[in-house]
Amino acid sequence: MSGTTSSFLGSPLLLPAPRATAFNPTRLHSTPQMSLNNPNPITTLTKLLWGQSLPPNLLISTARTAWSAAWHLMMSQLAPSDPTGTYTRPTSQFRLSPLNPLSRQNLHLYVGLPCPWAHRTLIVRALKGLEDFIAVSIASPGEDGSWEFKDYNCPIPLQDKDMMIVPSLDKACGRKTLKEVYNLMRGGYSGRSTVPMLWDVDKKEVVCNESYDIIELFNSGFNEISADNGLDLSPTPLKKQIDDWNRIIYANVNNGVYRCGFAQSQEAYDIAVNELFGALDMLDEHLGNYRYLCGDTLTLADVCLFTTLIRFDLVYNVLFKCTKKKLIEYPNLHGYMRDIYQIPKVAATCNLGAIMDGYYKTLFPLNPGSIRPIIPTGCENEMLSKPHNRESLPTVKKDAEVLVQ
Ligand SMILES: N[C@@H](CCC(=O)N[C@@H](CS)C(=O)NCC(=O)O)C(=O)O
Repeated sequence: MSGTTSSFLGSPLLLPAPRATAFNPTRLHSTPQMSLNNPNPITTLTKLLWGQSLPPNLLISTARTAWSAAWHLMMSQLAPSDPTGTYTRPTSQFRLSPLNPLSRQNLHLYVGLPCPWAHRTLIVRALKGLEDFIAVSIASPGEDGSWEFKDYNCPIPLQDKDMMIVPSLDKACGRKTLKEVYNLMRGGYSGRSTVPMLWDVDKKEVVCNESYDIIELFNSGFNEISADNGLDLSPTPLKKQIDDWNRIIYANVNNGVYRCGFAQSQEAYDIAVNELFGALDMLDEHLGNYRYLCGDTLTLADVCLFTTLIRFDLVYNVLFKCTKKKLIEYPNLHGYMRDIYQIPKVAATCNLGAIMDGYYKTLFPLNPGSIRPIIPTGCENEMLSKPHNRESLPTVKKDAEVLVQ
């Protein structure tokens, strides 16, 4: 067989001589041929500098040093870490305080569909029937990961056709980016422009950008106008249990997946991934006995756990290296997630395509090629809609102690 030798970054590559190929339906994959008349500019430069091939050791060590320096620089912007390489999440700048209660203001909620923290606020807003009272603008992640507003009048991609929730323009301030909205505040703003963010439309002020404060407010702060004011996702007898669960779940699961994905040293990753799967093992066991975390009552703790679980196999398992197990391998956790997903108002807040795009296409340092993987088995709508049979789990008295390990 005749052939010729070329080089891509110095490694010799045997190219077959061009020949006519008959269509063969059994051949599923064929390698495209390189054009010999139009060589890659990097190949030309490499040949000029090092002749026919660059010594592989030199190539690899040069690329490794350059990429590693660039990676650490990008990661330090994306995900601040301590000296051990452990991700340290910046604290939210605008908190609600019982000393500063809200009256009936003209409030607007800013969210992004990929964000698990913002997702919490969409779920509680929907479950409490606050849609007519608190309008929402849905930002999309831009090229650099910051939030922007795009007109979603473009044709809806096939996989999003049956989705009810899609990105929008800024309906409160008409700005192009979320940073511009934050900047409308008197005195401007130089911190991180995060979602979720609750905005006072009249005063042009950020009311709060901490998701847990916002869901507590939505749960109990607007009962006089809420369409479902009978629903209490944080009943007084369960408050302590909810707090105990939140402490464990926030550190090891909600923020735990980020501590895996944003770890900047092997040690930091090892600790995070062990703590994450230790917590998931414990939760799976607990949820084999109880329908929800606190027994038979859906609470804010379940909402917080759900928004991480629904992203687990779609994103965190692959992109954040949470690879010890897939969520689908945890029968109780997976059933529990489906149980919550099948609440119609919850399903309507989930856009699985937007979640995948948001992570795979914008977290550049973690996925420089921006390739979005195929949706994993078990994450499709049909699977999420499969019966969960959790209604039959033993119920507990509302005020019974549920052990939080
Ligand atoms: N503690 C905050 C975290 C919010 C947060 O980190 N949001 C991310 C999206 S998942 C964000 O908007 N990041 C943009 C940035 O940091 O510039 C909360 O729970 O509300």
